[in-house]
Amino acid sequence: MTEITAPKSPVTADQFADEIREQLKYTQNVTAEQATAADVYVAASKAVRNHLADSWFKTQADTVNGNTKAVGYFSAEFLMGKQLENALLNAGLTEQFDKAVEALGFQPKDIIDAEYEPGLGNGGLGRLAACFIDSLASLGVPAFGYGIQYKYGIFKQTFDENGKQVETPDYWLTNEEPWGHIDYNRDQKVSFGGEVVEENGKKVWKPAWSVRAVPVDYLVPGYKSQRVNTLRLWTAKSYDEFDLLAFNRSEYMEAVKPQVKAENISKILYPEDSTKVGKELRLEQQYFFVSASLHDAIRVFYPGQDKPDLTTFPDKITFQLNDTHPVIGIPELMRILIDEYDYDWDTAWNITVKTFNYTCHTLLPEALEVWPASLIGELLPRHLEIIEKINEQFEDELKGKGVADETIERMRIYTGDSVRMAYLATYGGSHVNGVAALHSQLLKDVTLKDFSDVYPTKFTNVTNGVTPRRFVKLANPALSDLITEGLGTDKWISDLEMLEGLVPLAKDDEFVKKFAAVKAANKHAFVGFAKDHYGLDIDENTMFNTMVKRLHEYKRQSLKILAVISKYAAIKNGTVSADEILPRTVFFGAKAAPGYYLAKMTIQLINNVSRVVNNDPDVKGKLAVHMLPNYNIEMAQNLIPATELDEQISQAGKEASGTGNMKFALNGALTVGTLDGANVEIRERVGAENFFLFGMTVEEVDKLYADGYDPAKYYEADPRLKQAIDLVANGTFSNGDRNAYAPLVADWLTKDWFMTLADFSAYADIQAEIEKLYRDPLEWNRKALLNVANSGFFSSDRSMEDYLERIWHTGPLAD
Ligand code: 26M
Repeated sequence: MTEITAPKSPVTADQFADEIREQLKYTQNVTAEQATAADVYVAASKAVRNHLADSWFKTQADTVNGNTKAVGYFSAEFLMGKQLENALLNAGLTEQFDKAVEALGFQPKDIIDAEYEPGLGNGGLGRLAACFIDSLASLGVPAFGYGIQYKYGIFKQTFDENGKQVETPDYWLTNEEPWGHIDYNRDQKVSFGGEVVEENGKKVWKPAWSVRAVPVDYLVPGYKSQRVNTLRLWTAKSYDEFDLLAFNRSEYMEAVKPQVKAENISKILYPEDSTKVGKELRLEQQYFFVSASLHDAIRVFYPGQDKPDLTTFPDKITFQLNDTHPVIGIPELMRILIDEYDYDWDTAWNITVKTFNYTCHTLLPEALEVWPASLIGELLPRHLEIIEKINEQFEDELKGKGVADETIERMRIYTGDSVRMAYLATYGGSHVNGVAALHSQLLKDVTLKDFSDVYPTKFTNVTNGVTPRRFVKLANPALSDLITEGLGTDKWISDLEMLEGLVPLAKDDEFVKKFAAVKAANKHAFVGFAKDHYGLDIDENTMFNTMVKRLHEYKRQSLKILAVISKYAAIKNGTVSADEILPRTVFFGAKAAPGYYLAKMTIQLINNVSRVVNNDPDVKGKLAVHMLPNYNIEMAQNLIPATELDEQISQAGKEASGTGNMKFALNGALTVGTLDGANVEIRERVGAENFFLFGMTVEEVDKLYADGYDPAKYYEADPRLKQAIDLVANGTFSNGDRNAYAPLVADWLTKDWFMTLADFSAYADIQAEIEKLYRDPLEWNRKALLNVANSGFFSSDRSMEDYLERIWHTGPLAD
């Protein structure tokens, strides 16, 4: 057995500079003189990775040999953001790095910026997974992130001359990527298709084709924890480099076909994040990473054992299913146990249920994945049999519990022609959780009510959180310094509830002024960022008002843009006097799924409102609107600290949690929002007087819907709304073309599924309150500071502690 050495002792800046030089010389093959920022970025990243190696090995050894159960976080998405700066922070190498690269003749920021952001996620769900693995490592909990290394991440967004979204592929691996280590020797075979036959009374799956799953390992260093966990992302390779027979017939294209088919599996991240895609390739992706990961976990925990005792598997690791995307793992573990390791059904079922837990991230019924049975049957015939049998057992169990026939009918996992993945996850795991208190309650009362009635103890809540390392310390160094000054320690970075210690300082006008100065400096910095990146000229002496998130009808970017249009009209018409106008800059950032027609049209509208408003001399200095292209983690890190007013205006009962809301509150923005998702808890904690609440509640939404909702009534009732919609309809934002937004206008007036019009008046009214407060900078900043002070609960460290206690029943490794 090799000796596991203690982690490397800290280096000096000189030593670190030498390590970078060595990497430049021997792996980049350039001299320090020849090196560009991109070279230094790769060299420094590799040097950091080397520093983490011993801690990584030790964590792995302790994970396997120790008696603490590990966590396997199964997620189709990990939206990590740039790695270098975060790794330096967590490894305690920031200062050495800064000095070392300066010694090499570079600015640290240029080296950090040289990294290309990996976009292996769509939005909230993928970023949450990234925050969670950061927190697990920081808490010292042994954990593996398991997912897919897509060749193409979330598309890059640009806008054409008409303001329409244009998607271009995000080939993020064009240049050397120093963080992922491809491990060809820990590969797994994943098979598909074919048929199930009986041999000696045993079911045997004879697959038609297989792909080679090769892991790419990313290190996940904990903040000051000496623990380094593993993010293992699978990439698909072909076993048949080419088909020689076909090649000999000079049919070259035919020859490479199997390779193309295999490697397609990890080629692209699906950019939809709310509607089910139902595509074969998507199911292939899901099964691909889940099957490889389950086999990998068995390999890790039972090294070299042919006949391991897998009844101990649930004591070794617990798997969290991030939404329904990895739920095929439930029948897959059953198959592995029964077909590959000869366990009987009941033993296999016991192990499986103990091993899995499921997190639901939605309330929209249309977002719950349902797979056609025919598709599963074709791609995974053995799994379909297992699912049928799980469903039979389930129905028997329900009958045994005296559940009514029509309820059983509603609850079926397998309906004969489709498989409901959320139901399979709920039955096939030990716990189900929602992602904010309100959401978890609605899951029990509505979405999964039948299940909660039968299995009440399975259901729990874990409110989401965000990592304070990336979203406060790195994103907002000035605020971080002020917090440390205020608290007299920087321990808050790993114990965020310590921010409460700032509450008394909100009474101290001098401290509040320092806080205001930090915000002003962040605004100034963002003006520079926006100039560099987008060529924009932004007036920093305006209120910075931001709405950034995926574009969805339920999130109601429409509500915001209608209010902006209304304000524009009011200024133009002179309905408000010049000194009544509070100058604002409104920032939007949002990607729309490429096939989401109304969402794309909303982006086009925002861009054209921006064009008209920003070029109108009548509103100059009073109102500006910017649709920033390609919202991503980097933009979030720059824009959130500069924001003063944040928009969380979804229809009540639709946003499961939101995590942007937490990032804004922690960075000292005030929120205007509805009683939805985690807004409810944020408001409770920061105080109702420090939160701009408006709009209908869940109950009011339900009632209005039941009574019959007629959006046109609201259009007629509020002249501000009528005017705003009329301006969209009459071509003001489409060079006179009245048809340009006709589908959007028609939707507002006749359907308006998410009741934007019904909430418009309340939203427009609360603006006066917002502007009144903003005119009193001391009071505004006092409230903003109280948002920071009372948001410590929204650390993902706390979320992880809740998962550990309520769901995983495990904890940190002993030192
Ligand atoms: C599904 C099928 C096929 C292709 C893609 C998908 C898919 C991908 C991502 C579906 C949903 C996806 O993400 C949903 C999401 O991001 N949900 C958000 O999760 C956050 C973290 O819990 C919450 O804060 C947000 O409220 C919730 O909308």
